[in-house]
This record gives sequence, structure tokens and C-alpha cells, in this order.
Amino acid sequence: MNRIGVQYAATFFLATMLAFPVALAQSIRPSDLASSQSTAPVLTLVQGDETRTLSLADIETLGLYEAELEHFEGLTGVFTGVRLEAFVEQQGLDGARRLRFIAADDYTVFLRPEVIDERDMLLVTRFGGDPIPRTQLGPLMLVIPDEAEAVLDGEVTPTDWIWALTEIHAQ
Ligand SMILES: Nc1nc2c(c(=O)[nH]1)N[C@H]1C(S)=C(S)[C@@H](COP(=O)(O)O)O[C@H]1N2
Ligand SMILES: [Mo]
Repeated sequence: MNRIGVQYAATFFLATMLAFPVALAQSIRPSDLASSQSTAPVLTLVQGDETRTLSLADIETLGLYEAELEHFEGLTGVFTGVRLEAFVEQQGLDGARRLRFIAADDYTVFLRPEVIDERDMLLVTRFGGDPIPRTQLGPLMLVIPDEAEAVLDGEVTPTDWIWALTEIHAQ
């Protein structure tokens, strides 16, 4: 191989090494979005006798993260929110035996805090940078970016991908 050939091969090798993880990983990365200023209530937390409501501004006091993915309900793009693990800890819910997530359509899932720590779950507050209307699976939803591809391939059932999330109960 001549010098140009060697340079070409080296460049090609480097480009491949760099491109592959980017193409394969759908993982959560930090977001540059500014936190929401919206104080309208979007989420109700129930813990023992105590009930409190949180706004997007409250939830987004935690660091924002994002992931680009294709959601099986037909939304494809950048989903932004906070790490569910960080949210659960911030709200003092990590000591609960289990957390019950309830959607506007009464769909419900139960997750143990340990399971939330193991999977990189995102509590989504935005799609394409904007708050998500009720008509578009909002105001909140859970997504698991690491499992997105397996879900689309039909290898994993997305039962924990609750959308139109409105309540969390500590039990
Ligand atoms: N709010 C809400 N989220 C939900 C559901 C639902 O009925 N309501 N169904 C769950 C289940 S069981 C699955 S498999 C996936 C996909 O649901 P779908 O096949 O009804 O679209 O979304 C999950 N999230
Ligand atoms: Mo399902």
C-alpha cells in the first residue's frame, strides 16, 4: 500500500470505530435544554397520607437527559426528561417496597425501586424539545432507551413503557 492508501485505511478504520458505538447505542446522554418554567400540575405523588403535585418545573430541577429513539406508538425523535432513578431518590420514594405508576387511561404498572436502578429508565417530559400534550402520550411517560431496539424488533414487550403518566403511589 502506498502512503495515501495507508492514510485512507487508517482514516476508514478510525471512522468505523467512532461511528459504530454512535449507531448502535441509544443510551441516555445529557441534554442542553433549559429547565421548564411551567408550574401547572402534571404529576400527583401519593406517599402514605401525603399527596403532593409536581409541575414540569419541579421535575426538571433534576439534570435533563435525552435519547433519540423510535417509540412504538409512532413518535420518532428526541425524548428528554430526567432519570427516573434520580427522581425517585429526590422525592424520597426509594425506600418504598414498590411504586405504582398510573396513567390517565388507568393503565398501571408496578416497579420496585431496585429494578428502576438496574434499568436506565427516563421519565420523559419533552418530545422534540417541547412539552407533550395529552393527545400525544403526555404529559409524562416512561421510556427505556437501552431496550428500544429490542421492543421494535418484538423481542421485548414494552409493558413498563407507560405513557400519559399522571400519578405515582409509594406502596
Ligand atoms: N397509558 C398507557 N400506557 C401503556 C399501555 C396502555 O394501555 N396505556 N399499554 C402498555 C402495554 S401493555 C404495552 S405492550 C405497550 C404497548 O401498548 P399497545 O400495544 O396497546 O400500543 O404500552 C404500554 N403502555
Ligand atoms: Mo402489552
